[in-house]
Amino acid sequence: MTADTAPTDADWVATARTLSQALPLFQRYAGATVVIKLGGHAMGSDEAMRSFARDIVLMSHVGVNPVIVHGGGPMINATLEQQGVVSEFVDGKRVTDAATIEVVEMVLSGFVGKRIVQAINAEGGRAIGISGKDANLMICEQTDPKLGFVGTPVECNPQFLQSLRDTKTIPVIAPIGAGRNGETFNVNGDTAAGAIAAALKADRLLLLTDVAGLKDASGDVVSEMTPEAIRQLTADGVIKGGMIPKTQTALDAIDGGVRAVVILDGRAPHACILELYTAQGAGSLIRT
Ligand code: X2W
Repeated sequence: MTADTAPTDADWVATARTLSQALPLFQRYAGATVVIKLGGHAMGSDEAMRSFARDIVLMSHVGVNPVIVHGGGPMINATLEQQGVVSEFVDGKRVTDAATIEVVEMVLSGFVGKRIVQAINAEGGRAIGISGKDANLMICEQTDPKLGFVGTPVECNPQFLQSLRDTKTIPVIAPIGAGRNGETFNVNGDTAAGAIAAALKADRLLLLTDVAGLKDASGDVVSEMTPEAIRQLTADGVIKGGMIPKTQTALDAIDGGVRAVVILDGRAPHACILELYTAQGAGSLIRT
């Protein structure tokens, strides 16, 4: 089927067959909790956002409980740059002083989260934007004094997400945590998604990023990998750099009770649908 020719009867039959073939997978994931981390680099144009939102609404419609945790690093950078501030990153974490945490919270909770909420609602879903502060969802402690207001989740209270689930409301969560002494903490988006997925004992954690998946020693993307293989490839230096926080998140999430984690390219069209509802899947699936 191309854009400039009208679909034929055979094309419509093919479309119907595709829908029918998805039935066993619709059934498999009905009732499943799927945490989706949408990274700032995976958020593209308005059209890409619409397509992502549509996929989330479709998942929700066929019985999945999607929980979205978003990033927004590039958007925070852009706002800080307007103020003449350039961030320093240590091991993938933004050094966050008192002025920076205000910008981080404003951009993530205000701008990025609400863009996703609005896109989902425009497709007929029902999304609500919250952060780790709401209902004590994610309590944090300071990660390292050198990083300032960067937090590590130490307690998650996801019980109230159940009431959202009961009303088919899709949570869109900004990776901001509350400290026990009234502090606001900036949490790496992957870390937040892993902690929330573990607290929910999610069936799947989808880490949508800007790479096709995990590569083996020959540079090929591997469709499935065990935690042991990841540890070995990391020790061998094959998995390195920016991939390490993602694989660490995946390993921690699996240790914490998440059934499987998928690292996939969120810029690819319909990445979530491809992963859940086609036999082929997408990206690299990690499970024991
Ligand atoms: C991140 C939070 C946003 C994030 C930051 O300040 O950039 C830390 O580095 P992406 O788009 O997923 O990278 N927090 C501590 O993780 O965004």
